[in-house]
Amino acid sequence: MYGHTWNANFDGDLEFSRSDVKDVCGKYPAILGLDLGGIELGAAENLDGNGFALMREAAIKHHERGGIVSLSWHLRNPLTGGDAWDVSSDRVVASILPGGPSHKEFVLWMDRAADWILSLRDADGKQIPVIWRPWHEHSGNWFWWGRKHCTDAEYIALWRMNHDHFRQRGIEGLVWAISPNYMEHDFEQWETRYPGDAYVDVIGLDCYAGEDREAYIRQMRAGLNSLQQTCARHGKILAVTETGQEGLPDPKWWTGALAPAIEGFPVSYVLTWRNASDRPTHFYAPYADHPAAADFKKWIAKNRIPML
Ligand code: BMA
Repeated sequence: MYGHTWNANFDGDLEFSRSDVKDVCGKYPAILGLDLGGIELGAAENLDGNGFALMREAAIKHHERGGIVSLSWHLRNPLTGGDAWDVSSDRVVASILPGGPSHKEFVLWMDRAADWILSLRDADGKQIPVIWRPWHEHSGNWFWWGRKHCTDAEYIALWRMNHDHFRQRGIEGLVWAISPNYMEHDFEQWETRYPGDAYVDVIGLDCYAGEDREAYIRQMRAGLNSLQQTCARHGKILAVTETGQEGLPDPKWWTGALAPAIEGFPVSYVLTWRNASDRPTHFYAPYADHPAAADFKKWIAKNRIPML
């Protein structure tokens, strides 16, 4: 829907024909990541200024091209009125669970997200299957559903409530993805928040690169090694649900950092984070003429990454 310095929300390209990745290597990426943050309030645009009506068109178009849509949800804080990063209260999750004072309001929030997901239909009116990746990076402490801000039991109840509500609303074909962020210490502890095999399909890692390639490779491999074993035990699909190096200062990041980080793991997909149109250094995939473009193309070709 947008990329480095351009935005279909403003330029009226309703075919959504442009993509930074396509500008670099001639094809669209297989996975399109969209975020529903803001839909809970009935807003017309998400937290990044993306119109929900256009997002629907973009998701359907991507599906028609043969792609897969992944949805995250940086929703507001239902107790304080702040954003997803407002961690000023540890009572938020408890307050929206059944019996909690904000439960009723939160059902409305889930309904608004459900309405949008239910509106994703192909030409025959059939629901488009999407990856639903809510309550992400719960092993960190920066979102109100994070480790320090609710108990394991509350987190699991939140996940299951969301799951059961969406099922009740008649959403079919949702692929539920849980994505702990990598932690140097006690990463495996995230499993105390595992909602159960009936509630999860994909287990993915969120892990970002800094300047230090070796640190990134070590962290990714440690995280994927652990999650691979969890996936094997539970019969789930492994993914890298968020990664990238912000601003891509390393011109060989793809072959020099990402490739050795995931080598040998049965990773079903890798999602890099967004190329913002309005923030010059907030991007993770190269755009045309970026110094890392050649290395990106090399990585795509060498690993036969499926593209559209
Ligand atoms: C974050 C940043 C924010 C954005 C959010 C949801 O990691 O990219 O700028 O609002 O994701 O897309």
